[in-house]
Amino acid sequence: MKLLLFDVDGTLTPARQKITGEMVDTLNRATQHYTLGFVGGSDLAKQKEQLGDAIDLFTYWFPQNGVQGYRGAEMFHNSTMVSMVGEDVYQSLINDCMQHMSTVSLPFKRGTFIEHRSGMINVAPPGRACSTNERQTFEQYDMEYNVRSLMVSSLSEKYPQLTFSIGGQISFDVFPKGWDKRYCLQFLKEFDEIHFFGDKTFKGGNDHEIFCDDRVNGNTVTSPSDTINLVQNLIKTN
Ligand code: M1P
Repeated sequence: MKLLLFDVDGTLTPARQKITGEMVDTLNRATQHYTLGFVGGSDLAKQKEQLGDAIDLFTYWFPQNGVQGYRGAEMFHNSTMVSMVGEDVYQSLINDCMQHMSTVSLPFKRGTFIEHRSGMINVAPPGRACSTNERQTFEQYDMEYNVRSLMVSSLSEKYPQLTFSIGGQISFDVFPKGWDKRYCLQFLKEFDEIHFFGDKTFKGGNDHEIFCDDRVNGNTVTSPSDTINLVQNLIKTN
């Protein structure tokens, strides 16, 4: 049994945008040879928005790195960060994030700076309410001023039991050590071949750990169109 397992943002779709018809056609063809799955940092609501009806091409859905697991629309696994780390640590982390963000000046700030998800928190210094243009502006600004990486370095010293992972354009995710994308592999033991595709496979990126794992054949992609090319090449070998 063979599985194609995809990261979502930057791999199946541009960050927080909708899947293209060309990607849907390619995935459709891939289902003749492979089972499909996705594993992303986002929550399921965002992934559904991005994948639309094409979500039904995937047998395995892993929002929040697989801390939530679905076979089709049916949930079979759900762990929570609060129960893992305890309310005290969780609250202290939120306080530290708010304190740090309150000292930083940016070209703009919008709303929703911390998003609570069951398996992680997502911290967005400019706020998750940014428009698509504002996201791109912040991403460029962050490349120059390292807003996120400076925050991540100072917080990770204080919370060695947590992983801080920069996976998207405006935010970073925080979750218990070990709850990176490898988490979902425990549910995929039936497959003898797993091909993983991700754009953030570099050290510090949120695809790095699963990309390096012996249980998968890791593929780095530069964009969704690169993913299409790699999948088409794989289909040809069948
Ligand atoms: O899937 C990658 C990341 O996508 C979003 O990041 P951002 O909003 O910063 O572009 C978030 O959902 C994040 O949790 C996720 O890891």
